[in-house]
Amino acid sequence: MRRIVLATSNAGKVREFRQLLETPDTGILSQAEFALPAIEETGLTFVENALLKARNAALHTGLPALADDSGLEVDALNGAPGIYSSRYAGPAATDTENIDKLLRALQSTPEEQRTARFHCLVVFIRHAGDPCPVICRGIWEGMILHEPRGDHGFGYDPVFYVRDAGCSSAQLEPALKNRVSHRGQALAQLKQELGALFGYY
Ligand code: ITT
Repeated sequence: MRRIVLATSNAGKVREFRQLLETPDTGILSQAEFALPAIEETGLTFVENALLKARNAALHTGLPALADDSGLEVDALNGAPGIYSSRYAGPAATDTENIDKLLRALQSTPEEQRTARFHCLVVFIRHAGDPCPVICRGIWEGMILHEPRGDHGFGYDPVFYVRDAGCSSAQLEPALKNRVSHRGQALAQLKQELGALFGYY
């Protein structure tokens, strides 16, 4: 069986990656299964941060590595929280604290100006020194709700309204979120690339 390490400490991402990429031939191992040293996300873009995380995991496990750097871009906040989405309310912020800060920041923002989108940038490297990473991306458009709704997903899902579905992304069944989300799009593309380049899928 082929093994790939997923360079994330976010359990929500691990669940979604496994649903989309795991097959009888391909095992997705979470970096939690290894004692990996933490790295700082010092990049200024999703792609830089994803590469930093993937390299760190490949270096310390000797396995091919995948990483996801993602975030929420809110138009009324000039793109914030962006690459700082997981640490919006502070370095160790919980999802609830991040959501509370976001809702406070948008308190007086009217409906039509609450547009936002999730970005997901996924990278795959064969080894820590891989000079040619596979890079895939996805974007998911939505609006920021006034209060949280739903229990599925993670992060900002409870306040991210998906117009086509008429509900928040935390109210979508996980399989449906995976079909349409920023991460779902990036991983569908990644599967194709890994198939075409390396015969993985
Ligand atoms: P790793 O760096 O260990 O992967 P992280 O959660 O810190 O975990 P990021 O730096 O990529 O990951 O931050 C992404 C944040 O963006 C994440 O913590 C959520 O707050 C938000 N986010 C990304 N994808 C999301 C999704 O599908 N649903 C809800 N929120 C999401």
